[in-house]
Amino acid sequence: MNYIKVHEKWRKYWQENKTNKYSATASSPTETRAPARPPYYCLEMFSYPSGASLHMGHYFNYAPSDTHARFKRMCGYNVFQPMGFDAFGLPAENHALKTNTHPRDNTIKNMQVMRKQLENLGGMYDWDYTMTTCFPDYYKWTQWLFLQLFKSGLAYQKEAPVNWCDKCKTVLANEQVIGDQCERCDTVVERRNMKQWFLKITDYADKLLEGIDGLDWPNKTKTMQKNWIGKSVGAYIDFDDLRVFTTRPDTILGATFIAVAGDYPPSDNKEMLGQFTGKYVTNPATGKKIPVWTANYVLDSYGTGAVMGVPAYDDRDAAFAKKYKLPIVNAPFTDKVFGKPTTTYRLRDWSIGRQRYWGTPIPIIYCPEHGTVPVPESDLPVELPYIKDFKPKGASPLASVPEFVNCKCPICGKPSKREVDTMDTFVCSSWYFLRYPYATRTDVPFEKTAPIVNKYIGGAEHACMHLLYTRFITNFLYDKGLIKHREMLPSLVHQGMILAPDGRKMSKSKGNTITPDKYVDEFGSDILRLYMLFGFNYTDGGPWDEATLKSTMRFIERVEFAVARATKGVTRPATEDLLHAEATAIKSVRRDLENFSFNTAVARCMELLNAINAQKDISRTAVKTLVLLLAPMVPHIAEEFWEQLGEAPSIFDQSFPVENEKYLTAANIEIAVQVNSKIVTRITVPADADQKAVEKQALALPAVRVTLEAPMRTSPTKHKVVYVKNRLINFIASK
Ligand code: ANZ
Repeated sequence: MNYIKVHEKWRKYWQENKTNKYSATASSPTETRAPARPPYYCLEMFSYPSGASLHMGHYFNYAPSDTHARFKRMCGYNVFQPMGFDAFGLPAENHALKTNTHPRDNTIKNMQVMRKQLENLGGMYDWDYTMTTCFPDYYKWTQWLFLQLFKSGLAYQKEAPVNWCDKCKTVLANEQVIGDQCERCDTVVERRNMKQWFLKITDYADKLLEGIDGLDWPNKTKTMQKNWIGKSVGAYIDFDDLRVFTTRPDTILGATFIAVAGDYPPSDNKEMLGQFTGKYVTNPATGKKIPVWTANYVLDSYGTGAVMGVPAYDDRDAAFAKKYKLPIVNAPFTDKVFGKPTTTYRLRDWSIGRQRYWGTPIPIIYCPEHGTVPVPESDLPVELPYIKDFKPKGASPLASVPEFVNCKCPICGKPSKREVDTMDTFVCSSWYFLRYPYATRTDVPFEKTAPIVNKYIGGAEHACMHLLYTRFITNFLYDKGLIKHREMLPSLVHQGMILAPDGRKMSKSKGNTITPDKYVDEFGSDILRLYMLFGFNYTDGGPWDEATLKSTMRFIERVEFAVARATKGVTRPATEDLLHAEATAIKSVRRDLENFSFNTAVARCMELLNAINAQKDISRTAVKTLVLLLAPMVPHIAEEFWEQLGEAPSIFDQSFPVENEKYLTAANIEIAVQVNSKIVTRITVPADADQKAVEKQALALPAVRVTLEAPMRTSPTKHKVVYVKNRLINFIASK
């Protein structure tokens, strides 16, 4: 088979016949769904067009997910699987800076390449519903969302110490600082005070926490979100003028020192560092004076930045007390209430202002008389001008564009100035899944009936940023009565990571990357798809292995051979054995494609092919079943096989096979025959055969008689028999 030609042929067919069309163009996609077909919204995290093309990680997200989506379609669902681009933000802008292009031109170019790749992949996308966050028809609604938050008091400005990356010339969110370095360029981040826009995600801390348990998400991600929110119930207690936060006010009798945050370099090692401040305060429970120390284990930004040290009950306090020879008092617990009950959270408000060009302009106007005024919704979008000098310079580059900055106050018409900061990209992606079904509409961002995403698939690295922001936004929109569910992404799957053949992470600097294009150019995408499905446990990932890729290719060649036999040679109805193999394969593949257990699904198809080949004359119906099972995995090749079998395209309008219950239990089964508990041979007997019949059949075998008689030289009748139905028969010689 000429793989490349086959791929081109079927992509053309799908395009011409609108096979991937989600629904007829209409005012609301949810209304036009054929009533008999339940909706299924399958969504993969969209990608940043920040590099020139999609890499293996993207393919590993998109190809297997597409298999799941195609499977659901064949199961009778009206599947919506859209694809778009998260095109604003630092990654795209940095790539433009690096390649000395304009972010808009560069992003558009990259998106064209990526779209071509996504098409070649065979993704079942309806491109009429695509979206690009950097185009005004999308960011108009991101600005609208900002205004809703602003009106609800959830978008506000404050002077705040921010993480400043001097190389990227921008503020970074806490999540974008790893250790003390910028996530993107590894520059050591400085703290600076600046007036910033924030979203009040902390108002939703409790709701976000409560919602977690009801989510069908990987446990690790749920735990990470819980820890990120970090709710602690405790008390503030004043030691004279020094306030501490503690979750264990009952241990106060044992508090022998106070530790406050100090100026220590952040370090990974566990070594305790501290210094006596020269100051003493009174323990309100004991009336005793206790010393105040600085300590590197106390965090500046948590609680009050001060801890009461209780070495008798707290391990870190104990280690500190031992090192600096501070008293350790085994005091009893007290139930007398000291201090003021309080709840603290680790979660901080979401800093969304960026002093960068390539982002959604914040729709705010500063009027000398009316102060901070939101842009009226009817004036949206506030368009991002195309400017030549977009390089970061500390203040937003938009500040030096008078046509952008100068405007009129929407209330009084007096000369005013626009906000020049742009929004963090995570704002764009915090709500995009609501927009997709309405991507063809310009009058609304989405409607109240916006469908939930039935399956959301993407990388685990988004656990605490993107996936928490989306939950905040949907909880907010739900409270405003704008959507019908608090959680719009109730079921989540993380793909694992494909590593280099050497088991390390693929990276350009290590020179160990493997690019998908090489394989797509050589065989088309289906072999690569099938290898991704077969060669890895989807949620674990693992190292790239060329040998497995080759064996997946040989498997397709063997299927091709079976298809050819089924069309040309003598075909026969399936035997009972084959019917059984077929039924079990269907049952397993259905379960596996539902649960993202793709590798076992492929293995089942391989077993079915073996069963097909075990029958002397080929069974056409069994071959058809095999091709239908493989269709979601190798969509182009399956269409071709389907046509070769004399069937009408598209195979994706066929129903996925359903197993015939009757054949699930085998007609005949193989059992082990043992003599003195050692396997001598295997025999095929009717399922559920009784002991007498099996005994007779086994004893008729020379191999059994000889083994049984040889050591004893006695008659074969002198033995005990152990029979385990459907498993084994064991002859134990008695003396
Ligand atoms: C006394 C004590 C005794 C504590 C004891 C714990 C056990 P979570 O649960 O994570 O909220 N703590 C308070 N502020 C801190 C800060 N800025 N940096 C480092 N540690 C801080 O932890 C709250 C506990 O962590 C608090 O309760 C405090 O130690 C410490 F047997 O107070 B505890």
